[in-house]
Amino acid sequence: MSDCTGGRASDADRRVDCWASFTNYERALMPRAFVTGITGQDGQHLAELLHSKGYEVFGMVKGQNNPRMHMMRDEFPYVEPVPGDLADLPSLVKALDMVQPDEVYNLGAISFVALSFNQAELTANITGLGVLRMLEAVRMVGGAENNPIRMYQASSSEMFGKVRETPQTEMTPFHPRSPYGCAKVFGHDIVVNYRESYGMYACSGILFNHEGPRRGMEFVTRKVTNAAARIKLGLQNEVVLGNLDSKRDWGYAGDYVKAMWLMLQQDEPDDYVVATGVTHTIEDLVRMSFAEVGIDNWQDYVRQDPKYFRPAEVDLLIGDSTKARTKLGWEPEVDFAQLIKMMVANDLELEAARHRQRQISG
Ligand code: NAP
Ligand code: G4F
Repeated sequence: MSDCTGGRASDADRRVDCWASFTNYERALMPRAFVTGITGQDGQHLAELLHSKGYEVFGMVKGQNNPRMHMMRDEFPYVEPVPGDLADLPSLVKALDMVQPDEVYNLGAISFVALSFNQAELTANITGLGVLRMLEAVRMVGGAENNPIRMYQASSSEMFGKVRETPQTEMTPFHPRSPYGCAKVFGHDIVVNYRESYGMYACSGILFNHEGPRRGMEFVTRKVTNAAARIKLGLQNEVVLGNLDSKRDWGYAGDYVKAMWLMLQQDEPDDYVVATGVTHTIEDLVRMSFAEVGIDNWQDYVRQDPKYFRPAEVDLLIGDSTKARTKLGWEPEVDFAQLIKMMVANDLELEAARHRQRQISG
């Protein structure tokens, strides 16, 4: 089979040529993956991983003129876009019927916890009911019995919320603290229910926070690494944040998508916690990000505003991923310090390039 796995984003044209060189026979032998949330952080990492493993990758894209489509075409020319929306069951059935996937990765969601407090019904519909719709679509297309389609659901450590035990495992009871967390609990439970009721191969990964250069600017890690870079470059004076005391178990998204894939390669479907087992405060994140650009007096650049505090907070997350490590053989490779280094370096380069471009175009 042709080798299309070596390209980088800057080699987009070469990869398009390479991809087109697959024969129909070669494509027929490739496993097929259908990914919702392909335009998001995890979708991009997963697309890369699946492509490197020889999958044909189909990515569901919502909307009539999705602004992220340009980025997808440029950076992931091997991903076949398929229209659809998690709010619309017929669109999911149509998409799966067309793709006939071996594996479905349901990553699509309203994923920003703060937004979920303001748009709770939308969050329940997409992040919660969207999972039920996807399970139904898999059943309708793959068949009520001996369904060959394997499905991964993106569950979240946010479900643990006001944690009942530390560290959190697959057995820790849920106590969600946001509409997002409540929607994820429904999604998680309905996956278990369809697995037990209909014998479907459906798994949930209870993933703790994972980040990287592709993280959206609305999340605290990227907001902070980007602000540190911009302050260093003289493009910004301060960063305004909320609660600096909460603790998160942060890992690297590139490591976490490997666990998603591994879950769908097992003999039996199951649910797994995916975490580093190390926790840090938001203040640690700020201090280390500013230190990375050579600023030690970070307090002079950080202001707190009540508008960034949440009606109910998740104070402490730290996961025990022993099951994933022993059964899947999964290990995180990037630690917190390396993660911050990677994100700050990316933001320094990105912001400097944007600044140069603005100067050139006057
Ligand atoms: P993300 O960057 O916010 O991406 C979310 C994706 O969902 C985007 O591609 C978005 O599409 C899509 N989406 C939103 N509404 C949709 C709809 N109505 N129909 C179909 N797709 C829709 O999130 P992420 O960080 O990659 O996370 C991926 C999944 O893992 C999410 O389900 C998230 O809740 C879950 N999770 C994430 C973490 C984490 O730390 N990153 C931890 C645990 C669980 P558009 O681009 O078109 O808006
Ligand atoms: O970066 P965050 O918005 O992530 P959060 O709420 O932990 O959710 C992320 O991880 C979940 C897994 O546990 C995912 F399921 C979910 O989809 C998402 O990817 O906030 C992290 C912490 C919170 O305690 C928040 O209160 O940072 C605190 N924070 C303080 N100032 C802030 C800010 N968060 C944001 N987004 N912006 C701030 O200015």
